[in-house]
Amino acid sequence: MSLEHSCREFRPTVLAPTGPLIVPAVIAEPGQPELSLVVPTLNEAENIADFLAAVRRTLDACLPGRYEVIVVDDDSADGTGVIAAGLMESFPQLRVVSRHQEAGLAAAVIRGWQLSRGRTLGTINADFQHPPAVLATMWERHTGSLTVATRHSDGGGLGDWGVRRRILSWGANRIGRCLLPEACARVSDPLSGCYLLRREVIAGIELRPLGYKSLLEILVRGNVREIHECGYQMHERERGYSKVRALQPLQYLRHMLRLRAAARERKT
Ligand SMILES: Nc1nc2c(ncn2[C@@H]2O[C@H](COP(=O)(O)OP(=O)(O)OP(=O)(O)O)[C@@H](O)[C@H]2O)c(=O)[nH]1
Ligand SMILES: [Mg+2]
Repeated sequence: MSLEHSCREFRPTVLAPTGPLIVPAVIAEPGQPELSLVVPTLNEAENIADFLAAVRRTLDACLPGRYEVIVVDDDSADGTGVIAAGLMESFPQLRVVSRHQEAGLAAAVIRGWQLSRGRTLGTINADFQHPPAVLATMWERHTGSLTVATRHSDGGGLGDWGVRRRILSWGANRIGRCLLPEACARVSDPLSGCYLLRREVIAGIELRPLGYKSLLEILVRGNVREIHECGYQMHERERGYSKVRALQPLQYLRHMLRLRAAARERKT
């Protein structure tokens, strides 16, 4: 094997960018992927290989050779990043990004998009709570700016979620709708963590999320026009553990207040 060939084949884990959370526009080029799907991970060793295989099956069927999957791993202690990196050789569309200097799910997703090349950007959780197969219907419907996987319309639901999770989710939804009524009115599930958007919706705009939620950040700061939705049944996690922490609600509230100020500023 020539040196040039082996260099091209060797795709090491790359470090996440730092600095402002700005996704660049990309210049159209031959071979550019249609879709760049970011999978944020923190200690998902029990899920990651099966999850990526399921994503691959779905995307190979609807966008063969025209997508990339970018895992953004926060230096997981359980070796998630190492497992994902080990899959790159047999999964040419996969890239693995390692993040050390920052925390937070929403920012991890944006870091992945900063390194992506697709015309459409997307994100999905690695714990199977969003069924990977939903990506196929989302892709089919993705003719506008944004396509959101929803638990609250189009046949979607909270599946086997327990009472506690349902109450917490309802409360977070109410807070969002009180503080950001206009943005939240545009979608049935403003807290969804699975969606696709056209790159130009956020290209060049500085995003400043806090904590977990990225969709509302995009609805408030991005240039979102037509929105489509796609229902899915949420599931309880079967493997691994939740990363939601006690302080998350407080961080969510701070994020919503920050977005409220940004929404007002945009209006004036
Ligand atoms: N890179 C990165 N990924 C994260 C972080 N927190 C969570 N994740 C990943 O984001 C996805 C969602 O996180 P979860 O902990 O499952 O959050 P959740 O789905 O709201 O909570 P559960 O319903 O309890 O599972 C999973 O793929 C996690 O591995 C983080 O700080 N950094
Ligand atoms: Mg989860």
